[in-house]
Amino acid sequence: MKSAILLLPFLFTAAAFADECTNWQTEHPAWLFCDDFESGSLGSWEDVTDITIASGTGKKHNGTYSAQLFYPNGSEGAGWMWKKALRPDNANNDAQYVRWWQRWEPGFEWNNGPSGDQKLFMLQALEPQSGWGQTASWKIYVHLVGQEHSGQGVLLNEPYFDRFIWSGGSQWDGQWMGMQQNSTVYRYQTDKWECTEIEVVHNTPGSSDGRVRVWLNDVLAMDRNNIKLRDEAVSWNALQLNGWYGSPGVPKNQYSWVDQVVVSTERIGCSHAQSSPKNVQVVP
Ligand SMILES: [Ca+2]
Repeated sequence: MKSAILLLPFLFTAAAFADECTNWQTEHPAWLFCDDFESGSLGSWEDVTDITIASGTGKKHNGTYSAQLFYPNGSEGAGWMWKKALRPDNANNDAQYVRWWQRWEPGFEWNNGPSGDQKLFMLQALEPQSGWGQTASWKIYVHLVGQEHSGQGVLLNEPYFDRFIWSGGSQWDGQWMGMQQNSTVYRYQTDKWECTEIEVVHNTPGSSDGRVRVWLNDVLAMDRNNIKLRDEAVSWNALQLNGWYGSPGVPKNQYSWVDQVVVSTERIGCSHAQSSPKNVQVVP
């Protein structure tokens, strides 16, 4: 009887985590967005280009479905899709987080080109949030840039973070502000579900009081404090899942899958996404 009482909370917790997007608006008041693709569609996203729904062994982290990125041989990427209007535009120094799971198929070849820009996610502050005039006044890139930054010791499969502040011209005009290399070097592995979480603390517009932290599989990999992310009072309000691969192009047909994307105003963590009760311990 004693063991049954102790076991119950673990089972309940694991079950709740497995379906973290079910009733997320009431279950997780701090969350701004949750999609584990269990609707069987990409209907929560905008401007979906070449990304599709997948199911099957190894292709989803929870439930039945995930978002599939197909990198065709010779192409420069696997498409993109947007999630916009995550929050009102004028957040002050509020913290905001995104966490997702991603798996690259066995044998996936990372971009080994000299400019090797393989994008993953982009966190953007769109202004306005719709229409042809929208431009990101600032953004954070999450990508793999092995050869481009190999002189700094960045590895092909090491996630790398950069930030850009728009100068007011075309969408490409602005300044790359840099970030810093991960203090805990971690290389994404193929054939494994990898959990990435990013915290952005909005700086006071024009001031260097912002912060970015990154956790890889719940281990703090980067902590960049006292930085300027923005000059304008536009918050991070949009998310773009991006499969850009870049020159010299994709060397063979290959796939990656993304699942359980959560945006929140509080730390999310990877344990929310356990798909089986791994932590169950029976105490006699
Ligand atoms: Ca799923």
